[in-house]
Amino acid sequence: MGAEEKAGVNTQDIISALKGHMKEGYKFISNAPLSESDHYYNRNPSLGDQMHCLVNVIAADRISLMSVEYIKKWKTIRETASSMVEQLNFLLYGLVGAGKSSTINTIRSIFEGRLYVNCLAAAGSTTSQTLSFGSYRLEDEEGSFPFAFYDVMGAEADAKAGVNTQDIISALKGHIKEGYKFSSNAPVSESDHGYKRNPSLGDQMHCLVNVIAADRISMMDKEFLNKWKTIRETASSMGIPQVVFMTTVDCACELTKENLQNIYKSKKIQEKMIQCSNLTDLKQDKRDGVMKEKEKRYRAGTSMNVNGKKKCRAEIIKPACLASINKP
Ligand SMILES: Nc1nc2c(ncn2[C@@H]2O[C@H](COP(=O)(O)OP(=O)(O)OP(=O)(O)O)[C@@H](O)[C@H]2O)c(=O)[nH]1
Ligand SMILES: [Mg+2]
Repeated sequence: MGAEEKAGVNTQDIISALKGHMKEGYKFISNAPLSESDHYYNRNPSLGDQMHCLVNVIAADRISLMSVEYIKKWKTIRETASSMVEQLNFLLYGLVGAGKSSTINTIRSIFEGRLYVNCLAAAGSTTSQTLSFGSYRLEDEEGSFPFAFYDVMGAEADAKAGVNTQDIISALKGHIKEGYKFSSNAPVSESDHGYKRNPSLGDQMHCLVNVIAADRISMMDKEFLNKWKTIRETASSMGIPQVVFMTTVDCACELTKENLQNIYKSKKIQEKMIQCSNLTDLKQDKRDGVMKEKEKRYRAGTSMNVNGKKKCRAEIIKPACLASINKP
């Protein structure tokens, strides 16, 4: 329903819709906003039910005719939308030593223009170097980007080793506080100091970044694949888009090792991407080949669609897209 100075759509209804509380089919009433007892009220909206972008539609020939009352209503709505999600959260998941921390270092190096080499595991290490839940924000001299990358302990095939699958699910839902120390055989519990009881949309993860080492795809154990499937399915059910980030492309192909810019010419890497796609049910995005030279130099990033639907893009490493998601 359109907004009006004194009537029109109720501002509270727009706020409820932004938060995902409004079910489809609800009939607007100007002077009675949606209440919790209403049949159309969604008590526990998921990330997928909530709005991810507020599109403000303005008629060019009526801009100067907008009343003070209308501008006030509109400001309330814009301020609510801004406060709901201040940044997009990316959670990295993958086997021990897959290159999760390196991926974050690479992205930071690209955006901040200086080299990061924090928290890296020794090559071939069998236990995780990253032990606690940490976030990394990006900023350059002009300010911070509205993104945060969350690093976690690496996964292992053994049921009692590596990051606990339940902890990743809690992290996706925003229940884990920064600094939480992972314990393989005891996932975070509600009584834990590192547990956040009522996470907001801003605390939740908005993208699951699956990090895979290109030279280890065929060596993944069934046990790990099962854990990974559980996590991907949870992310999908929450409406969280996913990308796959392939690392160690230099170790998987001689041509790429010689020169990373050969990555899109490499049949071996193409095969690895198909292997990944088959393993994960994530469809390969045909637009991958248009990544910028700068990105290619660092790492092979690939965007995937979930269950055949166009749900995600490799926006994490596309500066052009960053500009359009910048905070108002
Ligand atoms: N050659 C090569 N080495 C890489 C690449 N990415 C990561 N590495 C190396 O692989 C090792 C493990 O990388 P990390 O980024 O620490 O892996 P991780 O997934 O964070 O590991 P954990 O925190 O232990 O689970 C480090 O020695 C990195 O330098 C890559 O693209 N090419
Ligand atoms: Mg790490």
